[in-house]
Amino acid sequence: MAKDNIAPGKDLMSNQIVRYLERRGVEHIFGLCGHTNIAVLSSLANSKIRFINVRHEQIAAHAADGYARVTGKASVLLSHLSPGLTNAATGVANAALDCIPMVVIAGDIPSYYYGKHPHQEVNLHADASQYEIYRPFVKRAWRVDTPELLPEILEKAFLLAESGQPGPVLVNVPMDIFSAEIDVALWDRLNGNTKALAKPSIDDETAREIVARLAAATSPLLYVGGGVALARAYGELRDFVDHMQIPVAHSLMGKGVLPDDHPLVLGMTGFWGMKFTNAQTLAADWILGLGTRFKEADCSSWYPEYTFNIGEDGSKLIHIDIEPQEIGRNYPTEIGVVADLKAALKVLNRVAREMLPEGRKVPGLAERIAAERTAFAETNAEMQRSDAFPMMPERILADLRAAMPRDAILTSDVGWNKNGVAQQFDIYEPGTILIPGGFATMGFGPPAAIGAKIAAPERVVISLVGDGGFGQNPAMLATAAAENAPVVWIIMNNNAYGTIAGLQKANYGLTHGTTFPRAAEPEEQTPDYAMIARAYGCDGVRVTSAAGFRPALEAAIASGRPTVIDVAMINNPTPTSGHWNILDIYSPDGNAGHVSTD
Ligand SMILES: Cc1ncc(C[n+]2csc(CCOP(=O)(O)OP(=O)(O)O)c2C)c(N)n1
Ligand SMILES: [Mg+2]
Repeated sequence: MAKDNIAPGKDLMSNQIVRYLERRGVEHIFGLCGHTNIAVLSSLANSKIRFINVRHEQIAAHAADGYARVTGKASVLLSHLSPGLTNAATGVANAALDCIPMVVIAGDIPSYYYGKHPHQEVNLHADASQYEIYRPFVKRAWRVDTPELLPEILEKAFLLAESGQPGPVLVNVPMDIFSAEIDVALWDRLNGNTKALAKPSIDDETAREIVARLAAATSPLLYVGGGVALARAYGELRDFVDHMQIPVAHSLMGKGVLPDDHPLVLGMTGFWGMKFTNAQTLAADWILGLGTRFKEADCSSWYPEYTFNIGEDGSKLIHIDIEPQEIGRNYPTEIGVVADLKAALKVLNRVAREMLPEGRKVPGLAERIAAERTAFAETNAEMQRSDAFPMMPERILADLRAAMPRDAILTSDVGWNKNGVAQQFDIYEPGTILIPGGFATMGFGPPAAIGAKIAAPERVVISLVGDGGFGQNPAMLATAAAENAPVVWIIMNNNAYGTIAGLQKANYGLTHGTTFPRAAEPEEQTPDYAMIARAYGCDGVRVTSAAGFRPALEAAIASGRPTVIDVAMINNPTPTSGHWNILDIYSPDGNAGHVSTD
């Protein structure tokens, strides 16, 4: 944005912010306008940074989240004050709980009106305090009160978002500061600063101790989480696993860090895990946990009889994580290491080759795992072939896997699509599955897929979502159409918040407030999501038979058009083999009511 009469050596803050972001390599900013941030938008008009305009700030936040998961760098979200910032909050919190780096820049009221209740000020407990709304889920929330400090705050914001355990930060800027004139030199002096910090590794002595313990163990096991994906330590993990021949179980967020067809992958643990996997984690004498929080669902609410029995009478735990607070949180730990997983695994690989040049040999291990995985797959085989319509969810997944390129990116949402995918859907390329794990936000997947597509336009991007989840953010279709982001959204439509309906039915014997009105004829069922898609300028298809699903999907992938495929699905709950302690909703007769494969 140009302005007359700017003093020599100075420029508008908004221009300077945009120049700074360009120098950092930022290519896209997700957001929505308001009077507090149009100064920045106007500066962006002259920039090569593309502004991705959305119809709701939650959409911007989820899209920015998906984008950051694919690029591995902090994404940027530009928000208006109060209602804009609170609309974005769900998406920012979702990113926070999955450790996704993001820099949120928000406009605020003019600083000279703090506390006077100017338009849209949040001031019930402190003047100009909207930034405090973000405190519980950002790594830091800055309110910029002095224009001259903004350059270094922005620099710190990116470093903080991307280092240690990554996560979102908030830079809250009174709108007058966006329009202030500021010394260019204050920005220039940041040029020499490193933009990426070297990460902590493990020392050789500890690495040797870890390899020695694992080598001497009878039934060692690796337990990997989303931290491996955040560190992009895929190749290093694979080398370690292949050399040490140790079977690998994973958490929900660890899905796909090793390809599901790797011979030593056991699958997911916990409530939605496989019985065989839970049996292996229980039987392990030494467990090396890598980048995992040992979260509730992955650990069957930490009941020792289901998934992990770690402690004096059970397994011994070694845990490596970038965040010290994750270590020892839920299980006693024999060896704890704070390190970046890529760096640590490099050292572990070197040390393991020195100590065991031939590697560990475990005859028959891969064959035993293959037999168990095949046996599990066979329990679903009939449903995968079923011609039933509404479709069996297992058939939807099987047809999708067959039609989807190996390196396509898949976003899940919350519901059958998340639990079933984590349990039954093979992921072949690391980093190609994006799941809302920590916050489990219904409505994440569809906009996150747009962010993923913008970050990786050469990849096929599929969003698998329930009808409840899709209904949260349908306005994301406007952005997909405007950006020509040809995502394929597959709505697994059981006309219900089915996961919760199933839980309510099992424990209270009814469904109330968890299902939607059902039309007499399937074609009269509302909402007609395919029609909604077309109304937004995307393509939309309503599948009418099981046989019609795969051709519709293949046509959508080939079309290069953003396409919604609405497919009616039977509400057949995902089988569970672990445990989840939500005992307070269990029926008075004490019937645990989980759908179990036992
Ligand atoms: C924003 C939000 N609200 C509520 C929930 C609780 N919840 C978890 S699963 C679910 C149902 C999801 O329904 P749908 O997307 O149709 O998938 P389905 O369970 O039917 O497969 C709900 C409401 C949530 N996770 N997120
Ligand atoms: Mg549903």
